[in-house]
Amino acid sequence: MKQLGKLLPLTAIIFLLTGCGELNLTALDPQGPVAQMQLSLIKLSLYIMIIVIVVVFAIFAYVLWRYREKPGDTHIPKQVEGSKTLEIIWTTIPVLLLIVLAVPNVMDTFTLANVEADENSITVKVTAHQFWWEFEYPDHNVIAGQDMYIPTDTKIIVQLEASDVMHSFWVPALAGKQDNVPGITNEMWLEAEHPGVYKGKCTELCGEGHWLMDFRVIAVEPDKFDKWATNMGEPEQEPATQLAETGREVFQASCIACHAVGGVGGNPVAGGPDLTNFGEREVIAGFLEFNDENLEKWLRYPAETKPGNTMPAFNHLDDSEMEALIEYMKGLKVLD
Ligand code: HEC
Ligand SMILES: [Cu+2]
Repeated sequence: MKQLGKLLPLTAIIFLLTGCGELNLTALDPQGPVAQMQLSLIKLSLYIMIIVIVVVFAIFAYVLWRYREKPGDTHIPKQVEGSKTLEIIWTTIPVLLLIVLAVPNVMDTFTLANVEADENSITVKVTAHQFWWEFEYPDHNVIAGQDMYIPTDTKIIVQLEASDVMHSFWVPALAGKQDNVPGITNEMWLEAEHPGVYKGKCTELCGEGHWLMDFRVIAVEPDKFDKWATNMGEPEQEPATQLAETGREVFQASCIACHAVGGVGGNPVAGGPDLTNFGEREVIAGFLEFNDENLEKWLRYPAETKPGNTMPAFNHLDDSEMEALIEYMKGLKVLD
């Protein structure tokens, strides 16, 4: 039992370090060709290191044992200086190992750096803001917030930019990481083999809310992606209920200046995420479980909920306005 008590925190630490339990937040279970290539390079270097360590330590142990001082030894052993054979062996082996490492590394580096478009690739411009993500699809004329929808089995060319400070785009299950730097466009590519939700994080300390600057890559079948992109570009639908209609009025009065819906509104400098498909998010602001209670908490106390973000507090809304607003927000959908 005592042993178990010691093991549990250790297991917890291992889980934390490997990111287990966090929606695919691991490079060890690749879900696309880029992550696959990266994992093979990691494995190749790891195996070579293991072989080197095992062989070196085995020789070390053998030599310690074989040439130890034995009872009855009277004089020091014959003194030698240098051995051509040994020198050649221990120069050649590392050179060969470095070649074995270098060839796939160089080849994969070129493949990974190839951000040329192919006939069905699509481009997504990813702009990082303190502390949220914007995804622009120039070929489809669509802007989305927080959730990056992509079609499966399609090369996605990712153009990374930042509006304020440096951030870093990281979706370990699909690709490595690359920095978003203000004034510079960095490019990379990724591809998802299967439909699924792959978690992403900002991995460049960018301010108070950095640790909550999460996003999701949502890979869907190409047909579904086309539907998504088409509907994202359509004007907003009439709200389904009277309550939602009332909520829409609140939204038009208080929120539209910063948040676009159906291509209307928003503010490229001081605004927040596009909310056209907000009702389809699994989390609010990248991290809060999506439910009425949390949405109300977010709208009333955004600064307390995600430190450092610039969304103003709407604690002055009365309960009926809040209820209507939440109803409206939940109805913002493009996929059903
Ligand atoms: C001054 C600009 C501004 C106004 C006005 C504003 N917001 Fe925001 N909002 C933001 C910013 C910036 C964020 C991103 C915060 C973050 O995650 O760092 C945000 C985030 C959000 C989110 C989370 C979005 C997501 O994709 O998960 C919701 C929901 C939201 N706002 C709703 C509203 C509603 C409803 C109103 C009106 C009552 C409103 N906002 C008014 C700037 C604004
Ligand atoms: Cu960041």
